Amino acid sequence: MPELIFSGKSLVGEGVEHLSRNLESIKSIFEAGDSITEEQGRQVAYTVSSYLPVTEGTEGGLYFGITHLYPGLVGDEYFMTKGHFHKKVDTAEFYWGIEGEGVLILMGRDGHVWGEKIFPGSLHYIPGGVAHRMANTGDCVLSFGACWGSDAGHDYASIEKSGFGARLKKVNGEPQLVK
Ligand code: M6P
Ligand code: ZN
Repeated sequence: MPELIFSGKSLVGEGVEHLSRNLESIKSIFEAGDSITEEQGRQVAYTVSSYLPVTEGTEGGLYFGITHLYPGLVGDEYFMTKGHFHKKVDTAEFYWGIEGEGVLILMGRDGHVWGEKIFPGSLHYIPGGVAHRMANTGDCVLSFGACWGSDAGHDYASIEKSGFGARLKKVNGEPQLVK
């Protein structure tokens, strides 16, 4: 059996994969993405450490991940994850807050968008058919856990094409979903 350590804030051990996304690689998700300079583009927006014990697509398996999303703004929009539907659209996922604060932005298949505040200890059930993206609204790193099915997959294409139906912006110092 592989030895895995989930300290609560980090995940390490044999088989754990680490992915890092800088601003340049996700700039198209931001309304003001074109304003990102070369230097800003090198800045890491988030990292994901995940344990994927079975091949992607395996029915009945589970994946586990922890994401560290850094604080910041692109224009008036908070740093956020790319966001996705699941390829197997009816599969659900759990997110939970570990450290920092933010908003989990959710969008149903009908384009309706809503948000749930995430904070240390908050638990979020993301039903099948609901696109999900996390935004960091605080001044510190936002860390959250995730557990999803190994048959779920990531469908980024529809988000890349049409985005979410609303953007989370800093309006008068407060986060607000703006259509
Ligand atoms: C969570 C999970 C992962 C996802 C990651 C980053 O850890 O939902 O499946 O990859 O967040 O989100 P995204 O892939 O949308 O950038
Ligand atoms: Zn997901």
